[in-house]
Amino acid sequence: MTHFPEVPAFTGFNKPSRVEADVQDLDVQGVIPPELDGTFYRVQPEHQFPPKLGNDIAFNGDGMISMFRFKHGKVDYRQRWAKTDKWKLENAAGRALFGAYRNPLTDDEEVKGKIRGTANTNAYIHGGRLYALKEDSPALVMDPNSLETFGYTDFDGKMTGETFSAHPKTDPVTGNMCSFGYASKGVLTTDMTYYEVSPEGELLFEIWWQNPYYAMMHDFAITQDYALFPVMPMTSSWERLEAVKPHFGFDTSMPSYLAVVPRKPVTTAADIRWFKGPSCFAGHVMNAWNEGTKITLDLPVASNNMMPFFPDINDAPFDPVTGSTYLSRWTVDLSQNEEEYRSERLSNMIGEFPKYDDRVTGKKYRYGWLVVIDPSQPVEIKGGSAGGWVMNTLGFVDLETGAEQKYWVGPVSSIQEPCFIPRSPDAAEGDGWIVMVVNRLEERGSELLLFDALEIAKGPIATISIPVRLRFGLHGNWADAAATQSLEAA
Ligand code: V55
Ligand code: FE
Repeated sequence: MTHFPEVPAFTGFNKPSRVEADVQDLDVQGVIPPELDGTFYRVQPEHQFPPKLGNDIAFNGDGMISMFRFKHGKVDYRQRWAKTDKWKLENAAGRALFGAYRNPLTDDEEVKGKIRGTANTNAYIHGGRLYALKEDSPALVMDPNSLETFGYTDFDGKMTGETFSAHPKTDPVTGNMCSFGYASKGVLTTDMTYYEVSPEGELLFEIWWQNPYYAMMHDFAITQDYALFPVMPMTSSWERLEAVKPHFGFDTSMPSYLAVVPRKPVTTAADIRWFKGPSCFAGHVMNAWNEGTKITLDLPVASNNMMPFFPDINDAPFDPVTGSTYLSRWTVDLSQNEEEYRSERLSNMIGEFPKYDDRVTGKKYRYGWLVVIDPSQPVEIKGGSAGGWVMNTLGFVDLETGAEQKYWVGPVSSIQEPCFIPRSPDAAEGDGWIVMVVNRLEERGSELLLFDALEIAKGPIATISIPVRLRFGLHGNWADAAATQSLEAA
């Protein structure tokens, strides 16, 4: 018998729904611009089976991929499991075989050595392929139309690292998918890798180096010439795993770093520049660019840990004030003998899940969107929070004028990461729409909201009812129709 535990992570809004679905022509209030032709992909963690150890964190759920296909002013919805090796083994057994997040010591004997990935963090389109991604494992390849799972790829044997980040970036100039791995030689190792994959799916080169300490390396940025890696003291050890503590713990005694890696096949560890800063939390990045030797990186930063489920390494209580993230700008100049990066705050909104118009990846850019926590708004937790944070507001920043906009979704709702959709391939930066999932916690339902990207304060131009409750989700991406047809054509 399956019964999910009666704990906040698995009850109320967070109860797993485990629904695979095909629904044509969803109910729409408002108008979907008829020229919108493409697909919004997103992923949520969702446990296939009750957790082996009785409770678990959302980050350890199995990947469930949703796609919303926009065409002729209509939206079709499809949802499928990302069928990882773990999913298949557990599905055959009819129960959980893998234990705690990133802790192989808690797994059943029979699955020792198997790939533990859950593919629950990003649904990314490149070269006509859909990659379902989790940072502890290789990339899982899926069909972008049917959502059938093909399996893990090592890029024809050319990827020698064990892991592939959930946050690749596509260089708009070369078309290459730039990505990286950490713990590249296995759990807790400090080995790092950088990869570039051509639009044809060929892994062009790999760079290997060592991090100063084992850290959660969740995201990175590219510029025209460099790959940039924030390193923050979200760390771990075999002692933690043996004690079955949460995999990660935050160590405020350790500095943060910025690593600057030249994006060239000939780069070796000796070519990497390291810049130091005070201990801080740096999870996701917005965008970055370089003008010659001058590098600019925009990212939300908190002065202390922002993840309550990965606690302070010395058990200091979680502090939501110092754990609040603000969009910040880190700068360095490679021509100077600097040892530290400079940091300045760009916005006073508490914001994470930064997004921008990804046609300007690696270039000087103007607009950004964020999931904002607005503490000035009333909150009524009915039906349970989705994820734990009260993510109640969509935020917008114009980095040229400093203008900001906000759209609050109400006291009993929480939002997921927004995604920008360009009006056309050659439209100006920011000219297009924002699509975003909102969870209606009390109704136990979800909607997809569509906004004019530069006028989010006006509220949605269309509200699309999703007939299935979507849980706390991570990342999503838009793909123009042309981008998902290449595989069919090939
Ligand atoms: C993050 C999310 C993850 C993970 C590590 O948002 C870091 C950060 C959904 O899984 O495994
Ligand atoms: Fe992420």
